[in-house]
Amino acid sequence: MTKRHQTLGEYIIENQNSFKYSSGELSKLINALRLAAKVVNHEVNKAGLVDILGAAGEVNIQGENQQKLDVMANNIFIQTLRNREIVCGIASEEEDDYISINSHDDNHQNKYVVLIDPLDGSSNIDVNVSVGTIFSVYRRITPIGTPVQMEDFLQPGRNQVAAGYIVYGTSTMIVYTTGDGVNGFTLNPAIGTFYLSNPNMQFPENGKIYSVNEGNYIHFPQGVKDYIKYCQKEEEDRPYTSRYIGSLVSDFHRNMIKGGIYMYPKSSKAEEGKLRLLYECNPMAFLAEQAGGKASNGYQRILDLQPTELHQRVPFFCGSKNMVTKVEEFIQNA
Ligand code: AHM
Ligand code: MG
Repeated sequence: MTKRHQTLGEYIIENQNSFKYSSGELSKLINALRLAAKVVNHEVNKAGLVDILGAAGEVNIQGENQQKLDVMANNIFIQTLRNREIVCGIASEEEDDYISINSHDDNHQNKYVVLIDPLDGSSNIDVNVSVGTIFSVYRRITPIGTPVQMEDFLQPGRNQVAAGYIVYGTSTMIVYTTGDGVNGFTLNPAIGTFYLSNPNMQFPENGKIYSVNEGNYIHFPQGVKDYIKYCQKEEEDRPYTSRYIGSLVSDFHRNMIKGGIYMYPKSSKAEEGKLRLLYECNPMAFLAEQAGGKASNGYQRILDLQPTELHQRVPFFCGSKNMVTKVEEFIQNA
């Protein structure tokens, strides 16, 4: 029997009623992210032409200022969510403060906040390496009908109702969860439609890939150094393979499919590591757990951390369950 190819649009409609607290609002929100993803994808794809068409900071042919791609992605996601009047607040890696959204007709009646890293790994754009968007969705905790507050954004990751990423890679994919498993959809660029390509994605329990910026080895805590040496040791199924793109979304995506661990530890140069808890680690941790993987700061489950600041950083170990448990053992016993 020929398998019917389900589109993301169809999938969203079919699964609308299975969301907890479903009112169609979350579906509309995912739809808006899907639309913004296509626009950003279009911009990312022509990034290599920037030198020919005019570099960032210059004035383009229409007299508009050329924007850096990460600023552009930020504006596209914010405008799309704002125009569709489906969220009450947005926080972004590109904005110092959160944005409160008051739609005209319904006066703060929307219940979701979105936290987003519009273009993660953007230093990779210049060299034609994959970048990604990461998003995280919560129900607000302050009363509907009032402007959002900081506490609506500073919720522990376990409260997320949806999270996902878009990888602008050799193919463009959107991978997301609403708390009921992880599904991946691949864009057919010829017609601008995402198709369900990776249903029910699962991290293998064990993996053979470790992903870390080993150039920082000397600055890592002893436990992390010990774990890296363990990965390199000739024993049982080791040495493992080292793979590091330097683009969290792509490193995570590969590890989820093949089995592996991504690590961004703290170091003597960066006390809390580099990655941001709210719009990088929490969404990835939610996806990881939904796919049978695990995410930790070395001591605690990422999703249980109580955030204190919008842009706070956290050490991050994420991937195949047994590998994350192993690095925790090394860190805690060092
Ligand atoms: P960014 O948000 O400034 O793009 O930084 C996040 C990125 C991740 O995608 C990637 O895994 C990491 O930074 C790479 O950092 P490093 O170059 O220090 O290894
Ligand atoms: Mg980032």
